[in-house]
Amino acid sequence: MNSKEHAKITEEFSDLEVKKPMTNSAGLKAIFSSVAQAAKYMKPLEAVKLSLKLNQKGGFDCPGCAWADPDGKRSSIGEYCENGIKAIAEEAQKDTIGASFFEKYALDELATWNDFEIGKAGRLAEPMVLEEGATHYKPISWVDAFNKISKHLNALESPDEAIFYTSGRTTNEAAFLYQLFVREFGTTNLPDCSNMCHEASGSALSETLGIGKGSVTLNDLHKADVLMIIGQNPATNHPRMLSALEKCKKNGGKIIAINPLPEAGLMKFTNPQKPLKMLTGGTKLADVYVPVRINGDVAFTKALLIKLLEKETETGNVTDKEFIKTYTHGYEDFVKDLEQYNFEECLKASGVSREIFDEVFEIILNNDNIITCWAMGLTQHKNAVDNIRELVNLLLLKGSIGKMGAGTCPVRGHSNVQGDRTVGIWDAAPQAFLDKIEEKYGFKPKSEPGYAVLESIKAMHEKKAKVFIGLGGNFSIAAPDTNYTAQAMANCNLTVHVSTKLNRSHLVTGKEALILPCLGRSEKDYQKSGVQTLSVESSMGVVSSTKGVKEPCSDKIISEVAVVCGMAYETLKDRTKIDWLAYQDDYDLVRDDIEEVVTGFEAFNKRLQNPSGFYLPNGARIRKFNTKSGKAEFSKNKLPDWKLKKDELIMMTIRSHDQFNTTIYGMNDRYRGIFNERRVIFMNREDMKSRGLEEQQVIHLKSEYDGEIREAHNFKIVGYDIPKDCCATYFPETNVLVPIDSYAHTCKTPTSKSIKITVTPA
Ligand SMILES: Nc1nc2c(c(=O)[nH]1)N[C@H]1C(S)=C(S)[C@@H](COP(=O)(O)OP(=O)(O)OC[C@H]3O[C@@H](n4cnc5c(=O)[nH]c(N)nc54)[C@H](O)[C@@H]3O)O[C@H]1N2
Ligand SMILES: Nc1nc2c(c(=O)[nH]1)N[C@H]1C(S)=C(S)[C@@H](COP(=O)(O)OP(=O)(O)OC[C@H]3O[C@@H](n4cnc5c(=O)[nH]c(N)nc54)[C@H](O)[C@@H]3O)O[C@H]1N2
Ligand SMILES: [Mo]
Repeated sequence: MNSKEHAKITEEFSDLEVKKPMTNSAGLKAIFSSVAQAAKYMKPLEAVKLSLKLNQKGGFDCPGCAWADPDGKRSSIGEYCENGIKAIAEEAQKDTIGASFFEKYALDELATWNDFEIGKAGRLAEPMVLEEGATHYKPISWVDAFNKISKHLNALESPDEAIFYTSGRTTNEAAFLYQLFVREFGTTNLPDCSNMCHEASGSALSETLGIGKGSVTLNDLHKADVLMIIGQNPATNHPRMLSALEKCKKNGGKIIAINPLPEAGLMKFTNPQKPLKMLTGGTKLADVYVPVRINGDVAFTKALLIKLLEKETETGNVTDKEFIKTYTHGYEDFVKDLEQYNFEECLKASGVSREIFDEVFEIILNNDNIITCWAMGLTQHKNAVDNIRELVNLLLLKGSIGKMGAGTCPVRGHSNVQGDRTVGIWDAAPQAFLDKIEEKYGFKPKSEPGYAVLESIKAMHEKKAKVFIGLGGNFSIAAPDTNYTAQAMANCNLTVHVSTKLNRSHLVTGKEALILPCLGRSEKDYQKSGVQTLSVESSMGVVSSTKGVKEPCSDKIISEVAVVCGMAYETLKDRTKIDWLAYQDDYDLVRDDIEEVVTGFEAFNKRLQNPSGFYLPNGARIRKFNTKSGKAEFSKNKLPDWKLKKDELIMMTIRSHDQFNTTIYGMNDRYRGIFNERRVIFMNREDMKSRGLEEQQVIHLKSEYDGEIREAHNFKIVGYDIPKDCCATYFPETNVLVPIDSYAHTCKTPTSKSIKITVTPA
């Protein structure tokens, strides 16, 4: 087998069992599920100890999602959730793998394991190398590993032939040093997981509101009149958000859930941390559930905008005229543009009934403090940026930004993906930031934008880039178009992964490959100046400290900061103007530098000692819009113009309840009623009927894009409440079908939520 074949995820079935989807999330089952998960891999006492420290002041930040921690009192049994426990159980696994494991298993054999089995192999415990032509990884010393990287990087004709990827679990300190190394080395090829995730949010929000982050705090969510939750599945992916939704409801707020799937967590929530609530059956969450068709969101929002302006003409008291006049730009153009659209056509394109539309409209009409929350259901489409800009139009019309209980809430994914961008992981960083680097370090960083994820894959495919280094992540299968990406990786001279756990990307290698194992979030980071503290930024722009509590799983693993400093020191040698080894000894020094280079980090070390952390400045939060016009910008957005051919379906690739991105915790998706299987396709029952397909029938999927055909085999059909012509499968099994050339305009996010496919019986 070659590297490309290693990327192939097994097409064998396990043992599907389908039950009725649930309509209530969390509750006792969530506790059982997390304890069971933890008990499999950790000693019970350790599991309890770790969960008590999770997201507590002075404890460690959950390596799961980026949801913010409460500023004030935190729950006494740990500010945790079911999937947080799974994330730490995964990291705190008892088994470790090193020389003997890799001696036993050839890459060809590991590639036949499914991703659940690969992940379960254990924590990576020592650095490993795959030499050219070898069938097995073998141990390598840290010094030799850094030398190999240095040799490859320094042999390149141009620094732009190297790619430096980051996944969003990396802390601020490691991320800052990594980008500094990359810039001093001479390139801006800094792709990161954001490019596949919330890039559209950053892009749309920067353009319209002058800051690429959300504007709300946790407190705003509690105080909002209306929360619109769009294209997001909080019970699975941000379970701690449900407590905020519960508080909002308690304060009289209304929730509108816009999603092609009636996700359990949007409907009802039983707080596992409130025993009394568990007896009474929980809190009803969504007041209105809107079963929008996939990518019908611009159409739905436009329909709302049209009716709001109609009502404004009638009554004159719908929009916030004072706000529009003082704080916004482009209103007249926006209104003129909207006049071209017909309400009925928009509503039809959204797939939503008039009855449901009217319910939503009444709520929006009668309330002024609105928050829009969203995630991948909006960002992974061709018109992802429009999706978000259109929602901003709605907020601006209502003056619903920069005041208590109102604003934007892109719910970020990885636990520090937002922080990584703040400290400089950016292929197109602003010039002001680059100038600061020059001023501080005395070298001129390259200012032309580098490769983001898609351009990186293409560059490797075309052999324009020859070295790939990944700081965390599972690039080969998180990226779109698995076969194309695997070929890109195989074309490299050297691929390097800094990782905690074995994953498929370690099998999809260049001619030579390195696995560099590092400490996880929950582990103590011992350096010369003592045990180190690190920092992360939440989805709401709060920077807080995180400090490991567990002994490292092996004495041969080092911290991410140490890996970066080691690579930089060996690669740059006499060329560098930076004392890399000093940083490694004392992370306070890294923070002193972040303070000098990045805006908003004044007195960083001191303020990090505040147990609740500190808020970064946020213009939109105080109605200071850092846009070209100095005002919040209305925008003009078209309806998406794609059409399905006869027999085509539009497919979204989503997460099950038992996975963290490409890390598969288990084979169930409890809330959706799926057990022991991931190779399923959720289909509308009428679509099944019209194609003569039956429950659990095995089918193959085909996507045709620009004349190119991509296929994925063996999926079992599950009839589901999903709008007609729409279907859903799990990521990453169907990444093979996501065309490399199908991406969002402006921000180039792969369109993982709108892939046109056809299905054929096996
Ligand atoms: N436990 C756990 N937590 C996680 C993750 C994980 O894998 N596991 N991943 C983390 C990461 S990196 C991220 S980015 C987030 C992801 O968090 P989510 O965005 O919630 O994750 P997805 O499963 O991609 O779900 C997308 C949701 O959008 C809906 N959707 C799809 N297409 C459309 C559309 O066109 N319109 C609308 N309105 N809805 C649509 C889907 O039905 C689904 O409910 O979660 C983070 N947290
Ligand atoms: N089809 C489809 N594709 C998608 C998506 C989708 O919805 N559909 N979602 C996209 C999104 S939103 C994202 S964010 C990307 C995710 O893309 P990535 O971030 O690249 O992938 P992950 O699966 O999160 O990476 C998991 C690996 O990270 C390593 N790891 C875990 N913790 C640590 C740590 O503390 N340090 C280090 N160094 N390594 C660690 C482990 O080895 C683990 O195997 O995937 C994208 N791809
Ligand atoms: Mo993400």
